[in-house]
Amino acid sequence: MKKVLAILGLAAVSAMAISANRIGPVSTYGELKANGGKLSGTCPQYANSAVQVKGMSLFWSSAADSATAFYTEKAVNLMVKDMKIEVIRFAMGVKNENFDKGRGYLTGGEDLQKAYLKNVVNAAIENDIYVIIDWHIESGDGYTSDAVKFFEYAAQQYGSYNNVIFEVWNEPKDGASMGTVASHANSVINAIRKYSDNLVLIGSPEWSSHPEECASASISDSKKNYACTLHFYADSHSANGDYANRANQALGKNVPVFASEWGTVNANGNGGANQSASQAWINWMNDNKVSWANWSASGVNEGSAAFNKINLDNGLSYSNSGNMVKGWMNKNMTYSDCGLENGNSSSQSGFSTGIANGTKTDMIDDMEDNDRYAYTGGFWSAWTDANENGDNGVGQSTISNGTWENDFGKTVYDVLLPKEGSKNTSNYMVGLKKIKLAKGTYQYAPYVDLGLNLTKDTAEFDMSACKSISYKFKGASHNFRLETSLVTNWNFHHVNKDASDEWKEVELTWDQFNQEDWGDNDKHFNLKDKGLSKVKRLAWEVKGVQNVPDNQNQPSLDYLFVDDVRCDGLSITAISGKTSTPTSSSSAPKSSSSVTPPSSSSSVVVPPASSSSVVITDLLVIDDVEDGNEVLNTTGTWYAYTDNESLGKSSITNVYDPNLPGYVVVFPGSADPTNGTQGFVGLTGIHWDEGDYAYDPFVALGLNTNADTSIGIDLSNCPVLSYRYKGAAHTIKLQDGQVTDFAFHNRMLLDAGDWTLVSFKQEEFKQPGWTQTKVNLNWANIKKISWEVIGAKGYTDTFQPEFDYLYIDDLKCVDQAIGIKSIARTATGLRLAAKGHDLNIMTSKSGLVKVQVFDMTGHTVKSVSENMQAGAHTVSLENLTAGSYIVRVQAGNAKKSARITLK
Ligand SMILES: *[C@@H]1O[C@H](CO)[C@@H](O)[C@H](O)[C@H]1NC(C)=O
Ligand SMILES: *[C@@H]1O[C@H](CO)[C@@H](O)[C@H](O)[C@H]1NC(C)=O
Ligand SMILES: *[C@@H]1O[C@H](CO)[C@@H](O)[C@H](O)[C@H]1NC(C)=O
Ligand SMILES: *[C@@H]1O[C@H](CO)[C@@H](O)[C@H](O)[C@H]1NC(C)=O
Ligand SMILES: *[C@@H]1O[C@H](CO)[C@@H](O)[C@H](O)[C@H]1NC(C)=O
Ligand SMILES: *[C@@H]1O[C@H](CO)[C@@H](O)[C@H](O)[C@H]1NC(C)=O
Ligand SMILES: CC(=O)N[C@H]1CO[C@H](CO)[C@@H](O)[C@@H]1O
Ligand SMILES: CC(=O)N[C@H]1CO[C@H](CO)[C@@H](O)[C@@H]1O
Ligand SMILES: [Ca+2]
Repeated sequence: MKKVLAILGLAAVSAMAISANRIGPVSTYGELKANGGKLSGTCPQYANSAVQVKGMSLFWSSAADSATAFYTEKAVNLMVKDMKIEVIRFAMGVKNENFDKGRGYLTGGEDLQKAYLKNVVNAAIENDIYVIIDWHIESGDGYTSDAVKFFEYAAQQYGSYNNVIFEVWNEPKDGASMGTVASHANSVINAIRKYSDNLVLIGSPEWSSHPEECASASISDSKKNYACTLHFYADSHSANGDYANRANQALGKNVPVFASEWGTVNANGNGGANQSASQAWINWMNDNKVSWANWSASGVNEGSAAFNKINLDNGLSYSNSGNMVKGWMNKNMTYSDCGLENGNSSSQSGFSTGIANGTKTDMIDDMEDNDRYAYTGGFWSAWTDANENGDNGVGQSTISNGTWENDFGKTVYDVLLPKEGSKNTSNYMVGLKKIKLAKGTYQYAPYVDLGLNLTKDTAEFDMSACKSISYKFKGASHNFRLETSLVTNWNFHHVNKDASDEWKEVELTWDQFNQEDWGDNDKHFNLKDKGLSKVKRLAWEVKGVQNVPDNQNQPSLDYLFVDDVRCDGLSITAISGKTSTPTSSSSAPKSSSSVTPPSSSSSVVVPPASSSSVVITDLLVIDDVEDGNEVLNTTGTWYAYTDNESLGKSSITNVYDPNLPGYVVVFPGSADPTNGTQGFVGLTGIHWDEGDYAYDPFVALGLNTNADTSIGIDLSNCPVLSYRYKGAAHTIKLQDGQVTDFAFHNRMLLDAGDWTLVSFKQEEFKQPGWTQTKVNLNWANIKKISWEVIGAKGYTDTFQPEFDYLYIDDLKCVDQAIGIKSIARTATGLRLAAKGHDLNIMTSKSGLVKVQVFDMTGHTVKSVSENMQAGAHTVSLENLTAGSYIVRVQAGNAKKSARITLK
């Protein structure tokens, strides 16, 4: 007797329900049309006047994250709001040796590129701006048959939208003649015209620098709707020179010119932004009503990039070039909708208010039965990086939701909530509240997740009947993820959606889902082809960016609500917790009494206040620094280093001693009032500044375990490594000489305002997840240990360490359980002193005495073995040059090391 409320009609989920959510240039001008030597609009008011639109070109979509981070709805929204772009160029990497990570359209990334296409074009349509779909290839070959196939697809998908412009060959070069380019263009135009009469942009020889050749080429376009591109770089190509002359000639031939790619810098994309030269071009383009897209909307490491951060949750961060270009956008335009139809947009649908138990539905859940289970039988939950098992560290992200124990005896966050937000006409929804991202020691980006296990157990759920999936949300930007059992490394298919402070319906087709570039591209697959029958979980993930300070890594909205998850084409028999659908009048929102209360108090495990602490036995004191020098018990030395050798500018205030040479890192216990020790090592006055260093800035304390730096020490019988520290969060890294890509075995430690004892079992040291070649740490040959205090590139103006010092002490191997064949301890009865160029040795026993002298880079510079009687002896070091050395003397079981300085 339950009615299925069919508020969501089928029309609402037709594959292309994209429509503008603001009035922008497209509603104002309509479709752009070639009209003599200018572009006009199709809106009556602009049918004969010249229209000039200004915007940005994305960087190669086949390149690194610093480029692809901008192939998102979030980036497009920001550029529209903050930078006022009117056109965005989708620069689809086709095939290129320099900017292709094996994910160009023709190099293995076709699915990914189509997903990017939808991200960018949909975002352009929603923002009511123009979008150039660019076959971004720099070559002598246009790959015409592939281009025909691609543009036919793109035109079929999007050709009915007034927003869309097609650019058929970015930059012909390597001797490609205008004839070759024209023949390519004609084939592609022919394919496009099956579905679309929209504007087509045509390139020309020598990196699209010959629009005059393009303008007189024999282009056959049934719609006569094309323009020629001009690509220029202001610092290399003058606005009074050849380039402008050729463009003027093209305009003189009554063919419009479109500067679909231009830079403020020199022609290789690098160097500084040249303001005066760019201004001259801006003047020329304004005078001639030439529309433009500036290269590039990216955070890549070159002068032309408009941005210098890829963390977009706190807005755009402009480079010099970006700032300049922002100033040249069309700013206070007044846009007004001329009323043209655009694409096949549909209006937002209402909210579902319930599916009765046992009825057929394509609704996965609308939460209206007021339970925490979906109509498919699965359950809702949430999790965060604080639930990580520790292999990659543990995060500290939180949400304020309580917990409950589900049918499977698992305590999970409770995410069922009464509806919120004026537009939500239903009663219930799911959501996360008070999201706080905190990276803790987690080495990847911090996250919290809202999720729906589709089945009660871990069984797979079959979604192959679904043509698309939709949901409504309000709140934080998130990755909507479809987890299938075919993905075993967490690289699940997902789509990123920008934050929205109003309820918004999202409808996604399968080709919009893509996987991250984790070096596992060979394992990527298209959801439509396989995987849909093996779905396990849906997840909405709110995620920060890796290596960004917590205070700048928060979502712009700290909540995420989800409602009405629906799969177009699915037919399931609803399992509903209630036999009757609550109505808004008779059913109050869930009261707290109807919910299992959070098991907060009972679940808190109070550690026994035991005073019978475990007795920790020192197996080997690597160094306790009590002797007040930088030489370790194991003969190596302590030192400090910074990013300066790699062009960084980070600094410490430790005294630099040219005699060492190096920083003085040993401090007397008295240097810290809470010391409890005679000496410790440390970094002081830490200041991060990446300078020209390409990665995160750092300073570090380090040690060579052995004076002979070519060998290490055997710690294979060292089950647990421990030390005390006070101060800055840091990463301890161990090196055995096998790892060559900096993927050292490490652990992260958090800030500590008091001396803190930490200890790690051997197996707790892990290599970072990104390493390509994992190796087992060879504990029999540990050569170096370092304590790196690492900042975040791009954030040093506002992000400096909480504690500007790091003290380390009492580095030991501990555990009473295992015996260790220890390196012989320092023995009393062996003393060393250096005087002039003499080394004086005092032994208490007669026997063989071995003397080794190492320079500070670990090379043995002298080695003598002599039988000595008990008493004083002198070894001459007369032939050693002035400088610092480590001397190691071994007499029987006794060993002693010291640093000496020869003048
Ligand atoms: C900018 O470009 C102009 C014209 O090409 C050139 O004369 C000038 O030296 C450039 N300025 C800088 C700072 O490179
Ligand atoms: C844009 O608006 C500002 C302030 O309203 C005004 O000062 C400025 O002249 C305007 N610029 C243009 C190009 O109209
Ligand atoms: C929920 O789904 C996740 C991911 O597939 C799985 O690891 C977990 O075991 C599931 N929970 C239950 C109770 O089946
Ligand atoms: C829902 O229907 C199923 C059978 O279709 C039944 O076993 C179950 O008890 C019903 N649930 C409720 C809450 O009525
Ligand atoms: C070596 O460690 C011992 C404690 O085990 C300590 O007494 C001694 O001073 C240390 N020697 C050096 C050179 O650090
Ligand atoms: C120093 O070098 C000279 C010349 O090679 C040599 O005669 C002398 O024995 C060396 N001294 C020592 C202590 O090795
Ligand atoms: C079950 C439960 O405790 N839910 C909570 C989720 O978080 C919000 C915001 O703190 C609370 O209002 C809910 O009660
Ligand atoms: C062991 C040691 O060096 N303790 C010192 C700790 O610091 C105080 C105050 O500076 C000194 O008085 C102690 O001698
Ligand atoms: Ca609801």
